[in-house]
Amino acid sequence: MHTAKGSALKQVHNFIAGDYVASDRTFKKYSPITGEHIADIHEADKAQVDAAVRAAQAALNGPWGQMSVQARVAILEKLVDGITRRFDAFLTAECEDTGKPYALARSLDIPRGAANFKVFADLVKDVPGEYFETATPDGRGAINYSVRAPVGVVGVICPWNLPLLLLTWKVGPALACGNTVVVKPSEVTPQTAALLGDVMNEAGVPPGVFNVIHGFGPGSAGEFLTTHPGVDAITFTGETKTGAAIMQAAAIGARPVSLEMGGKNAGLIFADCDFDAAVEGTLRSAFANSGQVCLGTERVYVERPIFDRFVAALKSAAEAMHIGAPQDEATQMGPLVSQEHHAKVLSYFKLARDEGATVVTGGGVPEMPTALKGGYWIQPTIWTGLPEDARVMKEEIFGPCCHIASFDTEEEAIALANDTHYGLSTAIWTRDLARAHRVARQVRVGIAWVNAWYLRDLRTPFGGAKQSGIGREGGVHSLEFYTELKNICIKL
Ligand code: NAD
Ligand code: 6OD
Repeated sequence: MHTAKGSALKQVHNFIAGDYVASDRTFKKYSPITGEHIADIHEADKAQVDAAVRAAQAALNGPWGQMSVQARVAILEKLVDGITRRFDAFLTAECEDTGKPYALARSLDIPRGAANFKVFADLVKDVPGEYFETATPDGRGAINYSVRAPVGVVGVICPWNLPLLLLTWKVGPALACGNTVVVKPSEVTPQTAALLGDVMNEAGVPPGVFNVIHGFGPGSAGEFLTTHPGVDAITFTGETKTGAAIMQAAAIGARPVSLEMGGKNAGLIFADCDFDAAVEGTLRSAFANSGQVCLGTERVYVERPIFDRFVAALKSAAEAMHIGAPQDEATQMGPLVSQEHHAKVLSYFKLARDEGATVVTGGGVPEMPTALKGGYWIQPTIWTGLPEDARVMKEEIFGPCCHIASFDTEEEAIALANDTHYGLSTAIWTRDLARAHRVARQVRVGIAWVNAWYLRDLRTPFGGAKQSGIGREGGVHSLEFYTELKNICIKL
């Protein structure tokens, strides 16, 4: 990355075979906070994507492929140190790219960037294996044991909402399992991926093990990477329709995919809940990261006796949120990530009104100080009154907004939560433990939280049901995707 001498603008380069590499073509990165052009991103062409994949293949067949698990783990631990040492650089870059509050990135995004290497370094130290003794007709027998080999060159395609967190969530296990990677970060948030290049070199990761290429999806680096025959497996986080396109690309050569995709998640608030905790948790789940979290709650269902009180409490909590510049420690909500996404979310705000929603709060763009007026600011927004078949109730908006409706019975709450093509998460708020278990088992999602939201243990399986995902990553489940399980049978 790095500003070229004599250039006022930051230049964000590709990272191929251990070197930062410029491209003939660049595209512009705009600040979500001010709308200003803040960096030029070097768009990898087909030849550069090919060079990155070849570098990854060479590294796989070279020192990285031969390295002991212990040596690999030692390098992964140096990556944890490297990110931690450069904490402020990662923090600044992430907040500049996304507009998210420093307070959020400091407590979530950057620490998780380091933790994603640590947890998988720990995991691969002690991978359980299988061993069988087998009878044979000659009486001498055979033994069978299984080993896990790397799957090969992994293509990693990432979104813009939690850039470093979601990238390292894939790169951590991929490298821990002995693979090499070619990563395409989102075109909207390329900076922290580029910063990782220096961290890799400093930690002693051999050239070619970790490569970053910048660009878009179709007709650009994303497509070049996913269609490249040298890529052995593809892991993706992003929109469901993009995931479907990537799955088609992966079908060429019958390559495995891991897909973490969109959501239209429900919050179920039962009348016996801890009311204040449910309001606080729902507030976070709807508005954290300006609502740009796949696990966020866009559909809130509240048991009728507490409906009016809950709507009033969430409204006043939303209206009390401080919207402002990321560096301001008081800021709870920053802007949306891009002009394009801003236009998309605002079009849903209009659609909600057209579909007959009552706007409880928000619904537009807040008044901001002059210096921030060019940014992609938006109000936290709450609606009531929409029918279940409204588009706003069905489509993922990915902005700071939620609709609140009431329910009367547990069965109805479960049916409402499940009435979606998506199946990522549900947050259940109740003090009744038996009910919590019943409901959690019946919602069709990858993760059901009870009296919590976005509480993560990285050893647990993570992924989506229905159109929210294919496969699970996290803990030992990551081994299923990032390794090829091999049986070795020895006749004695
Ligand atoms: P996106 O699908 O538009 O883009 C994701 C990445 O795919 C980007 O790097 C993009 O350049 C690339 N891409 C786009 N088309 C491609 C193609 N044809 N071939 C190869 N690459 C292509 O998603 P986004 O807008 O960046 O992120 C928001 C979406 O991500 C939301 O739907 C959100 O729910 C989802 N998401 C899901 C999870 C999860 O864990 N399930 C996590 C975060 C975000
Ligand atoms: O925390 C994680 O590991 C994870 N994959 C989070 C996804 C968040 C979606 O925006």
